[in-house]
Amino acid sequence: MSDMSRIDLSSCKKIDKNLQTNIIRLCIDEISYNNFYWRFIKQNWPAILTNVSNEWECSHTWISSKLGADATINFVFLKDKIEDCLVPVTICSDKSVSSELSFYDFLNKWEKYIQSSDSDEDCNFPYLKDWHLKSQLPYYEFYHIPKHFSSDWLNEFLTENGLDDYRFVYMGPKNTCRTPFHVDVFGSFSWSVNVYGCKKWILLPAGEELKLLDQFKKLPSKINEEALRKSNVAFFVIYQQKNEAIFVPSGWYHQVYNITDTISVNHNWFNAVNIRYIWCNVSENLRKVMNEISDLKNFHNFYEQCQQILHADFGLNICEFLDILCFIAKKRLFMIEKSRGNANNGNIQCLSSMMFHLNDFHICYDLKNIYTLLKTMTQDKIVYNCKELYKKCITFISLLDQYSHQMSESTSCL
Ligand SMILES: O=C(O)CCC(=O)C(=O)O
Ligand SMILES: [Fe+2]
Repeated sequence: MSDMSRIDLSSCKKIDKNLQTNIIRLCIDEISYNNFYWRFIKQNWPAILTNVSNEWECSHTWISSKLGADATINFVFLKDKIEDCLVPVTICSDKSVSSELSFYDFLNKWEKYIQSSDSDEDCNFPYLKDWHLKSQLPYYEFYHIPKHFSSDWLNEFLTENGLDDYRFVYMGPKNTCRTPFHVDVFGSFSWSVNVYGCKKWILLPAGEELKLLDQFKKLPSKINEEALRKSNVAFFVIYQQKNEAIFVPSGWYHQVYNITDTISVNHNWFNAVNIRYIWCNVSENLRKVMNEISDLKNFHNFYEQCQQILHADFGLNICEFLDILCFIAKKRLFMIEKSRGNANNGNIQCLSSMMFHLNDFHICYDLKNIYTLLKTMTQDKIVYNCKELYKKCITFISLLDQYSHQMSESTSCL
């Protein structure tokens, strides 16, 4: 992205609770970063933003729009632009099975499927999911992160450290499959933009899924509206159209179905707002692992073993989680330090990897949330008993203590 946007966050204004009972569609230009942050992200409430991807490169090149005709997928361009490679696909029939397929084979199959105009449900058709196209082609700017979703500590940490990120492309042939009923990785937020086509989302407010637990405390992999109504479950149905972004809050279970052929860009992410929830999930999962292999607890490397299993099963262990917090804290502190002595105090510039400038309120808000979470972590038995983790927390707490004055003073409203 060549243009750098400013991300201006200011103190929370009182939220009108009445606005939060339905799912609202808002044009992206009609809601400021600040309002979106407090009204939806902080309230953990879904929203649809419209007019999000009209200007994206992929909206023009991956799709052919001929005057007077329906837009179609430009298979020729896709093959021209992207070299053949293996892509992750899922076959959605009964249990989701994941494998890999050549991208060109996938496109050829898809093109044939469209030409056959067979609209029957075909659950054996591959669904291209969780493709790391952006990290595969970092210089290909086929989309831009909407600024409303740009406070993303997870991908900021991962991309700047050359690690596997959570930025994906999905390509789903119509009526083929659904993404099963699930909650997102670590309990993260997700945002997803339809570049092409229409998806049907069924979204459950966090906690409603508990009404669906069976006698073995298992959740179903598939849901439908009738069954949800029978179980007295509150839910929302959203038809997401082209150029629309959906914000999926933390801990909200959902199922997604491709009503038409679809192409979407999806990110998973967390930030100051849901970091405490992510911590609860990581630590709860560690406790589960410790219980599961408790017969090995007298081995000298029991703790390391648990962390390894947690990383493999959950995707994130406590050391990695703490690394993310400390990385973000260090970056934010660096910018405060850099701007010291700078008369323009309301405008500390913090260039995140996403190329957005954070104002000083945002930086201090991020730091305050890291600070209080680190304090909570030091009181956790697992952290307290691990010398290395405990020491790292304490070091960062005392570092942040030196900035407590600055953190409490930051009140800029922009
Ligand atoms: O688009 C899909 O099929 C699934 C997307 C999803 O689950 C998400 O973005 O959280
Ligand atoms: Fe999801």
